[in-house]
Amino acid sequence: MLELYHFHGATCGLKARIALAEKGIDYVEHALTREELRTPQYRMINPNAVVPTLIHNGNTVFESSCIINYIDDAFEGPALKPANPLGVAYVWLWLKRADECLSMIGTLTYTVSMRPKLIAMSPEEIEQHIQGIPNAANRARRRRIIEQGFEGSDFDQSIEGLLKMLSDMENSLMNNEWLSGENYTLSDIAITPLIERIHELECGGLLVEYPSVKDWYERIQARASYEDCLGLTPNPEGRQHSENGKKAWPYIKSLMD
Ligand SMILES: N[C@@H](CCC(=O)N[C@@H](CS)C(=O)NCC(=O)O)C(=O)O
Repeated sequence: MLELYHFHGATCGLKARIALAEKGIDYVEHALTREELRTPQYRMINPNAVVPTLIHNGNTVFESSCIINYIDDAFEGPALKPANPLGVAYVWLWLKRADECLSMIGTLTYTVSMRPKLIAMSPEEIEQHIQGIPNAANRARRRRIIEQGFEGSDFDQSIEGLLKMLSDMENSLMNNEWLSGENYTLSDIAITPLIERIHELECGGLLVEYPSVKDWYERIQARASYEDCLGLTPNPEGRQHSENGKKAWPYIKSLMD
């Protein structure tokens, strides 16, 4: 039996869902709410109180990059890694990159879209929200985002890091259809949710100097896995992301200028 815990709107959960869709694997889906992540029941499953969590025949796999690699190795279906060791090493560079950029996309999401709701809460509720994050570094970052918003250095650094990622993607995609060469791989899966979130937050203008990335994203959107994961079950926070993103874009654009 194969089970996936995720929540709609989670970038890392989306990675796992796309990998499962690309392989054509049936699984039991546990779509949680953000509140359910923090319950003792879910913490018994994943002590970090994050998604995704994959459970296969009773064995638990954490970490989205490990999960998509496991999905590729453990199941039949189209291979999502190259057949040669060097190609696999290059795929892992993109998986690592996607992991590194997660905190940047999280900072962008929370500063632009989640912060307005958070700062409307009482000081006690805000503290409870922060203390509910098990990881100390993430807890400190969430506090800085709430207290400093766009003024904090986390925000500028995240935009800079995401632009660097887009620039490196452009270099790879100028001569290749997909991030790790001529075949669609785990690299494309790992980066897709980040580019999707940039668009959900109405920050597509970040791609203006990266035409190959724009073309790649169109190819991603044309895949059946995109329709399966995002067309059929759109992000429930998509409207909020879009409304807050439109307000934030002029400021973000000014940082780029
Ligand atoms: N390194 C982990 C990060 C997992 C993670 O932070 N997941 C986010 C969603 S993308 C989450 O569950 N956040 C909990 C929250 O927002 O409360 C992975 O790649 O799986």
